[in-house]
Amino acid sequence: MSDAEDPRVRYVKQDHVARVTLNRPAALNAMDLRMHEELAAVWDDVEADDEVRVVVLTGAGDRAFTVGQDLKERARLDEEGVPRSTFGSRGQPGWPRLTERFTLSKPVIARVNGYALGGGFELALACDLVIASEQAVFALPEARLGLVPGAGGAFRLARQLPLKAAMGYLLTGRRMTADVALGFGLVNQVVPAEQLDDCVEEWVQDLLRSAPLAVRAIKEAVMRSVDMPLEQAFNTAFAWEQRRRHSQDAIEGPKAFAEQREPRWLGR
Ligand code: CO8
Repeated sequence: MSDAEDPRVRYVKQDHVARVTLNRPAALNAMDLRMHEELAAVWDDVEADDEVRVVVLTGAGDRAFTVGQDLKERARLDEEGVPRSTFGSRGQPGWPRLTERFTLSKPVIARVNGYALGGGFELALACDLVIASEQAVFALPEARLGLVPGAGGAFRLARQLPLKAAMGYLLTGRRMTADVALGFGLVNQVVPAEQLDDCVEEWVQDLLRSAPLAVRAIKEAVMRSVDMPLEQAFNTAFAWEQRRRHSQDAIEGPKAFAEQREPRWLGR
């Protein structure tokens, strides 16, 4: 199959784990509009399928997570007079993209090997955990291209790094190594490339040991409250927390501890 015919995204679900692979290695997994469309269907399914408890997002090949927007497609669209995008993807194929799926309640792990540039870095910033190989390279080169990090990079990097550090990377497009990203707390773990899959698997298994509704409740509470005043956070009713609180799993956890056995999660 050619680049034109291959599915842009590989999506495999097994044992409660959804594995999502950006599948355009010849173009370093650059994201074109078709990839965004395919991804939107994947995120819809991830949220709707209660069997899915963890998502691993990665790029095909060993050179890139993704190098972000397909700049050749953008250049073509510019020639055709298609309006240029700005912050956010509303009105464009694939909306809402992961970077704007504020209610996605399952944890997403970014498995980053190689380049995570532009929209690729923005995608990683929108994930809950980032596990990187030593070869990972992060950057937001948009300013050098006359663009802005419109998929949340300007907003998320300034929240996830000290402001001066974020500005340095945003305004210059400078690259960040995996070790520097680890030092900033932007990634959870950095390992040699040959250990990346085992490392990701350990995180997956630890997430699966947690109760599914507790994971969803905690993710929702964190993501919704992170910009709230503390008092408001305590006084907010979180929908997934209501489900967890009244679930059988909330009884099963303490019961299993008291009976000195592993809990059996029902997800309800
Ligand atoms: N788009 C399309 N194709 C790409 C892209 C890209 N972003 N990046 C790489 N490719 C293609 C190359 O054209 C090449 O294809 P071909 O073999 O057909 O010529 C193939 O991938 C391999 O790439 P290179 O030959 O360039 O490989 P190198 O090892 O020499 O270089 C780099 C690798 C350094 C990653 C280099 O390819 C590069 O700099 N790429 C551009 C990366 C970039 O700037 N990404 C950010 C894009 S902007 C963005 O994502 C956010 C936009 C937000 C817009 C919001 C609107 C306001």
